[in-house]
Amino acid sequence: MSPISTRKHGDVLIVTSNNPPVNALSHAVREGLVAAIGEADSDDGVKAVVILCQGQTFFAGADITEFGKPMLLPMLPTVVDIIENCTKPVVAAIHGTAFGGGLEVALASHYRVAVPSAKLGVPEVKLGLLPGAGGTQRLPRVAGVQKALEMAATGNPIGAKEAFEIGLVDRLIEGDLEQHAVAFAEEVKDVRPIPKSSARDDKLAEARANPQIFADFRKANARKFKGFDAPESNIRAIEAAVAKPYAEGVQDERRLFMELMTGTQARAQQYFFFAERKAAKIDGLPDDTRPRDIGRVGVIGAGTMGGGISMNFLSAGVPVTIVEMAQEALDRGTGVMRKNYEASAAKGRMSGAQVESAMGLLKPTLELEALADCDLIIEAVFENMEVKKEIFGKLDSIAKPGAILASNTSYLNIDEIAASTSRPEDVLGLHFFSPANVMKLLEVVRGAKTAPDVLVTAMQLAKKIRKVAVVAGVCHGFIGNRMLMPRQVEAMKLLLEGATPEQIDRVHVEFGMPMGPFQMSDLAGVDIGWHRDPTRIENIRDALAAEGRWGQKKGAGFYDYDEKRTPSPSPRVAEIIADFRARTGTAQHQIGDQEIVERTLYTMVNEGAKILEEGMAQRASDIDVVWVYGYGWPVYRGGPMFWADTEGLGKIVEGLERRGFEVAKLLADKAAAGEKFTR
Ligand code: T1G
Repeated sequence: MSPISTRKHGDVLIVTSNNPPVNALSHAVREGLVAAIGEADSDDGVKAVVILCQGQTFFAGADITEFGKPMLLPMLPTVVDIIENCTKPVVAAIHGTAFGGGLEVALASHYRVAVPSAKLGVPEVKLGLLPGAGGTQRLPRVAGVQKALEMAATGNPIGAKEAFEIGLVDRLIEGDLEQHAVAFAEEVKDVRPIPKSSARDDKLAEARANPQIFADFRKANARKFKGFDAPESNIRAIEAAVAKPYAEGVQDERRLFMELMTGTQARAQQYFFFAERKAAKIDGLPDDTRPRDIGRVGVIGAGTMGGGISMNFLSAGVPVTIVEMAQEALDRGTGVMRKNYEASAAKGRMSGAQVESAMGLLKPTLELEALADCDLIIEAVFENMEVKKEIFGKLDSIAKPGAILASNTSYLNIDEIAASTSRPEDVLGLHFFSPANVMKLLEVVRGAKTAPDVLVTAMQLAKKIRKVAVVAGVCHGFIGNRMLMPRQVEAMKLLLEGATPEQIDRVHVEFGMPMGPFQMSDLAGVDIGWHRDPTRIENIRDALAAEGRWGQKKGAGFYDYDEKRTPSPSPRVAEIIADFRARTGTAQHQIGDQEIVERTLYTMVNEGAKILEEGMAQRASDIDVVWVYGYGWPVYRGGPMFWADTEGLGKIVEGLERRGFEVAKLLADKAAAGEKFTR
């Protein structure tokens, strides 16, 4: 059965796609579209065509599962040209997300109508690609060059209303989409010549009059595009649209597309597309496990984490009761939340009314008992096991039956916390990352006794508050922080043996990380986890903390910082490091960048393998999702485990052994068998 069906409504041929879940432009869909246009062309009774899709969305793009396999004809560029050259006007009727190849089909159609809730975009750059079916040539001709640059190089969609305002959509449809699209087709069926996007030139004139537009765009986005190959290729393809006739520009597009498609970044980013979706699935749980209803959330602690966590739920329309020990701390915490919301409003990310509606859902209190009507309670107090066990013990008598009890601990033992209640099956970890209202990652820590419906509830709730959730087992530091530890340990040793904070951080930044281990320490706070005794100096970190060099917040840490928080190498830190080298009698040697990679990144991969061996992560791709969304690992390298496969497991094992590290059995076995972690 072809996913494409046709039927006539008067003299309009309605071409319908039914290829769930997102009407991806698979081979069968492409074949069906070509046949449908052929039918329209050959039937004199047909005066116009409407293309629409059943299900949640209009075509959401090429079928990504076909990438990397031999492509079957007809290819999408051929299909869109056949649509544009149809002898009858073609109207694309858009709902949901007209993305990538889907928008290219709509752009090749002669008219576009859409429901107001629709989104239109070319997110190919997020897959390490560019719109390869004429999109880089037709979009600037219809939407204008500046908008095309923004949409293609960032991959961010626009709403149908904006698309209508800029002429990308010809009519907004309220009510039945098919009915109104057919009516629209009736209106334009006799309009000649039939308008072809590829033939338009009017909107290219603006760029010809202002060629600076490209240099300005590159400059404005240099930081955001750093390390990625695809954004620049998108810009170049659109430059070709302005500089060359369509037929030549589309050849540049094809060449640039193939360069990207055969590159490592595109493979990594396409791998990551599916890794992110796989992370939401919990192996071994019955599909019919029903989530619990979460009508109200309780948060204990109104500090940085408690406040950020609460904002996620308030922004999603879920009422929150927030508890603090003292009025002053409560006022400070809720004050920071309002300030953060107002800052977002000032940047136009939300309206004043939305700020008030979110804050209106917040109930501050000093009474733990006020949490008795909450369906989920998240504890976000400082990291001390005794304090957490005391709180969970109290919650056990306060919380209603069926309430979920969660801890935001970033490394403490969830099973031990759960054991301080009579309902360990209702306990799990919800490890948010700071700032909790911004960072997308959520480690859902599954305790030994955590009930299946509690897990499913957490995963579903994560989607509701726009987090990417990954299931982690109970171990020290769960997935992310556990892999961070060997990196930090080796980074400190490398300092003693002759490297500098600047060198180690440079290697990580050149690798694509947003910052290196020492810049990260300075951002998080050198004093985190410090014993607070300035007389006890056992390592470089103690020495910095004792001198008040707590990082950016103090203007000094491993680096010195100016008022703009720009880091510069610190002569004082160099002295402290030299002192420790002498005190510890550590042998010095010339340290190259490769040694830093091997000791700080190979060791992370090794720890990742141990996490998999112990079942502390469901799959290697989950580890990659944690590192990309929680620690800024460059998505164009796929994540530590995908990168390990690219680097070569044999090479990593050899490097670890040569450096004297004990290699995880899973890593050694896979290397020996020529296997990979992620494919
Ligand atoms: N191909 C194949 N499978 C896809 C798919 C696609 N394009 N998009 C989604 N899926 C699967 C997904 O893996 C999941 O499967 C299910 O559909 C639901 O997705 C030539 C080269 C459309 C906004 O980049 O952004 O066109 O996990 O969980 O949250 O120029 O999916 O259930 O087994 O994400 O409602 C460009 C990608 C392709 C859009 C829906 N298009 N998709 O979000 O559901 S490249 C894209 C999305 C291209 C041409 C080029 C989102 C969505 P499973 P979901 P959702």
